[in-house]
Amino acid sequence: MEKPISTETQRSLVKNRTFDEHFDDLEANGFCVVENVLTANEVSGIREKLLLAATESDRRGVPTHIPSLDPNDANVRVFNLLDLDPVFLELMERPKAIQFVKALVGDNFIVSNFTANIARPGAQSMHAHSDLGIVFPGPWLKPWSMNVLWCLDDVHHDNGATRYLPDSHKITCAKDVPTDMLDNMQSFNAKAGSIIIMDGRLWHTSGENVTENEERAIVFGYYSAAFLRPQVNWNVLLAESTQRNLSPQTRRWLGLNGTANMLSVDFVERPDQLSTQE
Ligand SMILES: O=C(O)CCC(=O)C(=O)O
Repeated sequence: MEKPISTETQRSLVKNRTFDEHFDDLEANGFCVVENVLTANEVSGIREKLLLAATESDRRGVPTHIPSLDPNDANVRVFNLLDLDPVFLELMERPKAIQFVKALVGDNFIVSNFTANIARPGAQSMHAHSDLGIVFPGPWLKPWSMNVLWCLDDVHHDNGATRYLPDSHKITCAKDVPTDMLDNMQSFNAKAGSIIIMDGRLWHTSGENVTENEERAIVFGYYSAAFLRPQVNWNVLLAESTQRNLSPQTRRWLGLNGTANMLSVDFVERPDQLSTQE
């Protein structure tokens, strides 16, 4: 493993960068931080809707504490956000996020999940994992998935920032995951309104929130290559009233059409017409 990236270096990575510079960071480090994607007004509006979504999720009988995921209920999980408020559909489709998805994963992608985790004081870490490892057993040869972390609070070590293992996006199989990875993890640092783009291969965990009264709310937009089965079945999760208002493009990204796992070309060449590769 190379020398870890210090918090100061992380901060200097985020200032005044072009898309290409961010993308270079993403490829080199397995993540990049893009500041000021949401205005302060947007952050507070979306945060308010997230809290309402958590209440509505509980009312629908979808619990916001999953004991197998988090050691205690200071972590508030909100699933199926796309069905809970249109603002999350709008976030999922934001060109700024989609630009990274297309550049990293490719044009033929799907939305695999869209959730949130509010780490309240007392929140503890979940099991470390890579998001690609959850949907694909490996080998993890390419960035076939990625997460967009929408920071609705300032995110830092003490309030439970997501912790990542530097350079772990280069790990291709489970046997190469270091057993002492928790000792070498670093915390993301980002201001409210930023997005953190995280390569699906980067090993990470939620941090511990050791503050007295600071919450850490992050919305996670998870995208993957279209050949991977999504984490959730949108056909089941999205109410008819939600589905009715979706554009053809959004329906495609959510896998709501009749076909699934087909090449997005007009025809498939016959095997005898395929060019042989050395
Ligand atoms: O909340 C976090 O910081 C990480 C959450 C996460 O990795 C997950 O839910 O899979």
